[in-house]
Amino acid sequence: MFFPLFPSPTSPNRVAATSLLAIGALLALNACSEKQDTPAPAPIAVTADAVVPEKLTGTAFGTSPAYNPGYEFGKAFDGSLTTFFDAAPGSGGYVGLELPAGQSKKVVQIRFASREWLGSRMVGGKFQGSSTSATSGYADLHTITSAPGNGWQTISVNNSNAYRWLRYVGPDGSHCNIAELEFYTEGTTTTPTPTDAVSGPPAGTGSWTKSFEDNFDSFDAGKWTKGWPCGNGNDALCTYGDPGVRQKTYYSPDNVYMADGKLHIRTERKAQGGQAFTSGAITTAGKTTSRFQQKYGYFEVRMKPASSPGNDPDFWAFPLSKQAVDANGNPGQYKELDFAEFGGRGGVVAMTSHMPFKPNQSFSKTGDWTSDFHTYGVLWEASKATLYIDGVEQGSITRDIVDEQGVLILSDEVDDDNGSWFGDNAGFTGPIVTQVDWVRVWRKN
Ligand SMILES: [Ca+2]
Ligand SMILES: [Ca+2]
Repeated sequence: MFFPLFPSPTSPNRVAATSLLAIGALLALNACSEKQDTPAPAPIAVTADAVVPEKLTGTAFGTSPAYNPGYEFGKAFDGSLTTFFDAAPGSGGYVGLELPAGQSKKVVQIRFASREWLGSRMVGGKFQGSSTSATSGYADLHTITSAPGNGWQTISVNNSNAYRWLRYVGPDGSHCNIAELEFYTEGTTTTPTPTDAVSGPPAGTGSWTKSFEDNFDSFDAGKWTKGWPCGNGNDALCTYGDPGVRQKTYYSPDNVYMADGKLHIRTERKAQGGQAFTSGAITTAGKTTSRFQQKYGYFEVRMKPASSPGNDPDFWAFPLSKQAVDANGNPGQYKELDFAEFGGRGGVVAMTSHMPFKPNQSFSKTGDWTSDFHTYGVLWEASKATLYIDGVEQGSITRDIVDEQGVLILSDEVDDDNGSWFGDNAGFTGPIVTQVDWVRVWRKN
């Protein structure tokens, strides 16, 4: 789950939604953000069938040197709103994204954040696109005419041309200050045709042993607990307090049930336990000893998520040991690896690695995931995590991969991040039911 950036239950550092891959030795642009930041995706009103803009990925470029070490142009793509680009010269600085060779994209939306408290330095700044090179042939996409406040800003772009180089050019005297920069292209709905047959680790990845399987023909209390792992005897490790509450959601065992060989998780606007919404979760965490935990391997779920603004169906791994307070006194955070997470905005599945005190790393795929069952598999390795859908490789993340065994969790929850990932739960209509046909895990021999 996304435990979005807010103080939440699982990983307070959660929130991701989309992101990119690291290219070369440069950086991984990442769509997600840390707790103090805002989530990634575009704040768009969402319906189940909405096509959500896709964040563009590529290689960062910009002017060098920076005003000081630690202010390089890559800081505009590190997912943190508190780090920023600060070019050495006051004027003439720029920072941008080069798309992979052969790829030119139409930009429909730009998200950015100013250096905190210095939005005035962006007035007159321009977002531009070029098909020629990183340094020439630019056309304006948008000019900033008033000082943005702190935090994420989203603007729509109405320019039908496709470009390979996309950049922000700071106005004179601004040192090209900018904290974050993201370009989005039109979303596509390239939903694969679902098939029951696809299962198991991808070919050519070595030899494997199945370490966990539940086909949900009935509820197996030897494998799962209904509810949230915290509080199930793991209080020393997990300190969220009320074991049955996450975000704005009360977890009732009654909202998890079996039918037609599938696990059903029902999410509804029903007040219980002081929360406005009721849903369900199951976990392999146990009262005193977890029934199943694993680090690395191939993790697979066949599911049909249900989305409505505010919710977040998810299949994920959750290491139970909370990480220590960092050197700056920031509170401890949990690690978390989301294999397949579907925000209430609809139309996006995200795989996200949450490591304490680091920007979230996420890969996401737009499609119609709620109309039918699909098989989502993640090949979790030490330095890479790759998402497969219906047996087809979709994309990877290559930095800050969770490095600790986690219990499995299948859950839904309702929160409200004002539209970024969950969507605004004021628009939640339910009850809605997420169905899971199976969960299978393999360990490399
Ligand atoms: Ca930054
Ligand atoms: Ca089944």
